[in-house]
Amino acid sequence: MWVKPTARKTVMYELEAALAEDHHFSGGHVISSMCTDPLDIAKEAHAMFIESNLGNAGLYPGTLRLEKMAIDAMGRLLGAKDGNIAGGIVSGGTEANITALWIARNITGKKKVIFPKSAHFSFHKACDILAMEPVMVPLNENFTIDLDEVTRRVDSDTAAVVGIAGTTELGAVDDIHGLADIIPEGVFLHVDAAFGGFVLPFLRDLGHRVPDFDFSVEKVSSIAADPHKMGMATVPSGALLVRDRKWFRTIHKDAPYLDTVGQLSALSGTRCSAAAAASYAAMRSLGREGYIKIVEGCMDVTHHALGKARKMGLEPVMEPVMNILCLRVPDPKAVQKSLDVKGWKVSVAQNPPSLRLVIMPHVTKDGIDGLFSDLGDVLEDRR
Ligand code: 0PR
Repeated sequence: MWVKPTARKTVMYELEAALAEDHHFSGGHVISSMCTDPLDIAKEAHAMFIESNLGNAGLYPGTLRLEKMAIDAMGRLLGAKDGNIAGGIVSGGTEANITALWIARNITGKKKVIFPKSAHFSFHKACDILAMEPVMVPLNENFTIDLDEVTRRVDSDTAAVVGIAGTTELGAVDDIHGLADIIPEGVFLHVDAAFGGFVLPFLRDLGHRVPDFDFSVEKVSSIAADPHKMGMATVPSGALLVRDRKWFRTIHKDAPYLDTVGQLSALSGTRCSAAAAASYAAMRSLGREGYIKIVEGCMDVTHHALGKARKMGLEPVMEPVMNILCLRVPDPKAVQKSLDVKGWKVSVAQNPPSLRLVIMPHVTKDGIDGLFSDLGDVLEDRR
């Protein structure tokens, strides 16, 4: 590699060969990812702002302005009433969740983090890094956090309680009001809406019954919501929103040599700020109406899939609340493997073991028909 320069043609050939090995959303065969083909304008914005780095915000006042507008728009989407909601575009749900718990630990000076068994593994990473103590709470029959168990486990050493608005495996939504009602004053309430943040508000617009899960619940301290999932932006775009901008000071570190005017106190130094521009572009271009249509389309395909499943005698683990459908099949891992051989990328949920379909905007009814035709053959062969 380091001996002499390589001709552009050769490098491009190598890149194209690698790209051809990857799975792509456009084929409609990836039904396991929480990401999708971003909006064209988001891709364009990403390319335009490719050199921008909000790790040194003073050099990029224009990008900073886009980030602020994107965060402001997300705040309003997620129930913020005043202008005090602060936040930033980060690399994804993991960084948002880690940062939220970092702030919670520094505000409270306490250690315990209470989260449901359904929480994303980023909470375990966060506890590990922050030397916090994870307290995992079992789920109730609705696959959401058991509030009685939370009451039993909250104590004077509790820094934060976490609720999930759209669990990774099932898309279930924890009772955030219920959590707010039982946690003592001073305990930080973080909501992981990495997936649900760009789904639930639009489901509500479509007339679905969506309980409050956001800043409209007064005790909610922070929310993670990812533009790179259902927000139609490019990877890596996550967002952390916190109720009170001064809380960011608790994780602030001075860097006097940087042009840090207005810079976010963040875990990352150098930040992929093209993602901030892409997030802004996606939201600005789609508007609420655009997202409503996308979510409506995903739910339509999800119910189409559910109908197909039921015709084959397969039942869902729970009626899908969002565009994630988990089906009870015998030996899900083996079924996943056989579908993989046929070119389908589906995933497997652990709790309970089931075949997990994530119906993102790139998944079509035709795609679902193809998948279920192959699934029928796989299940028949295994009989
Ligand atoms: N919170 C929730 C509720 C999530 O579902 C995820 C990711 C995260 C936090 C962490 O987000 P980042 O991965 O952005 O840090 N959920 C998926 C997962 O880990 C992400 C994913 C995306 C998986 C694309 C596969 C894939 O192809 O399973």
